[in-house]
Amino acid sequence: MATLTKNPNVNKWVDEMIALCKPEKVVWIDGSKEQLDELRAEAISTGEMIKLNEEKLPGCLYHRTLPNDVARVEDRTFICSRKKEDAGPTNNWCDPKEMYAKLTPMYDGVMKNRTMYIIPYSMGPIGSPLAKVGVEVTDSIYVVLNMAIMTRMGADAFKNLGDTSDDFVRGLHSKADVDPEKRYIVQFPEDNTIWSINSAYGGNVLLGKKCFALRIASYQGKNEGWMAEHMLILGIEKPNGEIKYVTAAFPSACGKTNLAMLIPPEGYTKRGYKVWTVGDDIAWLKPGPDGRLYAINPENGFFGVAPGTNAHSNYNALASTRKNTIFTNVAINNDDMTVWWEKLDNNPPVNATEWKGEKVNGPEYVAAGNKLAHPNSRFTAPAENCPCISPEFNNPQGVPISAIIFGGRRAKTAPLVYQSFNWQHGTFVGSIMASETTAAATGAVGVVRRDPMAMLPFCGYHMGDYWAHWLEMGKILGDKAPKIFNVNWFRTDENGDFIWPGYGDNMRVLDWIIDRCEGTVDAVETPIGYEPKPEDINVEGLDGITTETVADLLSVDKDLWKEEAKGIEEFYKKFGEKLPKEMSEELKNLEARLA
Ligand code: OXD
Ligand code: MN
Repeated sequence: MATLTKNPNVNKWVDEMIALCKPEKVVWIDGSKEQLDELRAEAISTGEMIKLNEEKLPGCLYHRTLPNDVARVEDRTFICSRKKEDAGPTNNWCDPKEMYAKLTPMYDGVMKNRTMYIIPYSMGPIGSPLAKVGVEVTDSIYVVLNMAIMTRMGADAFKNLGDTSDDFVRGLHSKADVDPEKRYIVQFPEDNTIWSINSAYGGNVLLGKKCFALRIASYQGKNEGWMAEHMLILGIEKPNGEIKYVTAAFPSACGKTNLAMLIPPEGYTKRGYKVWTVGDDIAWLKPGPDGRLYAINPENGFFGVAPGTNAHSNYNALASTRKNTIFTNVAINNDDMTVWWEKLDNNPPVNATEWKGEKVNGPEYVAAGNKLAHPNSRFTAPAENCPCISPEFNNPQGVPISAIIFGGRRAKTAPLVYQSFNWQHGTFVGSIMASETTAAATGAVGVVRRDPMAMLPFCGYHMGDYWAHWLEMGKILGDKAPKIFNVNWFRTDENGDFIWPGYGDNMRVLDWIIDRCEGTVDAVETPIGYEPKPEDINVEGLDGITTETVADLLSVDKDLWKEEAKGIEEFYKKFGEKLPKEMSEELKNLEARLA
């Protein structure tokens, strides 16, 4: 099949990949409905995908990965910059020459009896000055069908690249033998290149997502004056029709998708408030012509964790999965070919197939302590399905950001919300982000895991240089910079129960954040930052939460924070010379304020 572009850089690279992988057949993915329909039919005929109930879940497909291949593999993920120090202490590193030499024989002839699909895609709306082009070659139809949802895929993507540019990310993926011992997810930031082999799980193989839009893009952003962040983007529409946009970064399992799609409490919706989703996982941010920071969501769909998603926790996410969605590793209800996962409802299907493919009696299986769906089972849903998708979702200029929110899961230390004193202090607040392990997970409870800006597994270069880039961006943005906040929905009482109701009620905290951005509400200065006066958090209509509860949620325990400061000092030591002096300054200032 003929190439879809005149661009010689693309065609030369594709020829090299064909010569290396030696596929039986080569298919360029043009993005047409006919071609995708054919691929779906083929995948269904081979059993790679299973068709679901056409009436209840129109256009939806099911896929199961191997039990050894169900999550991202951080220990097999590498940043191969030429110099080791450029990858930094938080990434696995290997010399690029050595890594190419090791992987090349693994790719040699790997597609011999297979088809190679060549996928052009755009991260970001086609025509956006913030968008970037990637080309992924793969031997997996599952990858093609997922990329069709997660990106703007097909010939149109080349419009952004043009006929001469070399600025595209080269992604090579082969599922090979799906051998976990030979699994590698490798980024070569200086070559705009990603090589992924021996996995067929989304996060490792949808190369536009974590590999490109975070690891490679964070490196590009540093060199080109923008930022790639592990952040949701949402718009808050006020009764007067004005919409304020915020981004938020949380480590995994802290509810990013839920916050991105929240439905405000009744008191707010009655007054005319509404939340619009722009993105649930990744934000690309760049100063716009007016000097403010603008964000696009480079993705075109949601690759969300299924278990826990239900009409209460996230009505909009669930609604997004009701058509044209791919489900991976959830359970099947064989009576009507629909899907089920833990906490979808209290009725596991009797005639079920669990995620590994075994037919079981759902209620008995669950009662015996088994899980029908894998805890990291996923839905891949088109963004356009989301009932609250922002009208600005496809705006090539992006949306102007008023606030950046950091957060983690802390039982006692962090208050419900606080605001940083300024951008530099806000960068410090992001750098000390952390979550505590909970009783739900194995291992010790309350162990603090640092995850700066939620970027620990996703920063494509040295974290010290990354913080320096944040500080630099603050200087460029000056007084137009977004205000920076920290939130914690997870404070617990003496019984270990969460105090704050979370979910839609997080709107009450966003409300204060927006007021702070507009300068319409006062704050109290504490050693860690500005906090709300308890009465400024709206508790109207909340059951059992009073202004006194809020005061408690806002309390700052100086002894705990002194311990925290010691932990930060220890953590910062890792970064040696590369730790910006501003960061150690901020730590010293915090210690002084606590003394
Ligand atoms: C994700 C992740 O899948 O952060 O989004 O792991
Ligand atoms: Mn993520």
